[in-house]
Amino acid sequence: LNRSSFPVALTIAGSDSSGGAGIQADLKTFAARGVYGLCAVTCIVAETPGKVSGSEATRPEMVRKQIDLLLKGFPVGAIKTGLLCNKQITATVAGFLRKNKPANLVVDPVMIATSGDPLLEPDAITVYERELFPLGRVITPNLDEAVRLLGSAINDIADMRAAARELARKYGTAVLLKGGHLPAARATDVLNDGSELREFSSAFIPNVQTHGTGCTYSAAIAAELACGLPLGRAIARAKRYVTAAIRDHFSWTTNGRTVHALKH
Ligand code: PXL
Repeated sequence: LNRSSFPVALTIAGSDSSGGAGIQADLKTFAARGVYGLCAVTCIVAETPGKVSGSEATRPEMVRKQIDLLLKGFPVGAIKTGLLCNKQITATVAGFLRKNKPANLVVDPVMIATSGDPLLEPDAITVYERELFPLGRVITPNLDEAVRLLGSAINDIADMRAAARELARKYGTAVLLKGGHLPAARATDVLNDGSELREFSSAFIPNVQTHGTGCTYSAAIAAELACGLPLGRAIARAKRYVTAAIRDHFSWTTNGRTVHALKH
């Protein structure tokens, strides 16, 4: 066993106090995939399943310091970005990564929580589009995020294929458009990397009210890239992992409502 070549991944994301999404989901996913996890915290979100009650951003310079220190001190094989909170932090992260180009950057353009609460300040979106997306090995929007980026509706798998192609063309990067929110028996995601088109499908697991599945998925992709897998295989493995994690959820009752969370 070569202990000096253990894979390392970095997440640049927010803290979810409820442990289901954000930094917490990313670090537990890295660990579950056999990857050592690092984190740069962009904000603190006070939330419980189904409700965000507030968030507070880290100062951009402090975000930059965390990333700088980590990239100098560790053999980072992949980076994922999650919630970047506002325009200043998004610009700082993009500016830093432009100068220190990571080979494997997964950009999960987190905008709105599953609960419907806004997480990203809207004026950050143009910074994402112009500065961060072009640096990504892959970007992983869900349907709501893709609709926000394209301005047109996505109602079925044919729309998804067209949207993935359009996003890949627009940003010059590979796009994994996640279809889990389409009303269908299978959850199908479409990858368009400019040339290749691939689809990843799994049985839709109904009646699981949870959040953090997108975070877990993109963190698992980053973990597999850190292990040296090519993009298509990394996504296939990450998809199997997140599907199993959703199937294996736990649940409890709070304020008369049943909520769910991913154990891993
Ligand atoms: O699931 C999106 C998400 C990402 N990052 C943080 C969050 C949430 C959602 O609830 O709190 C920090």
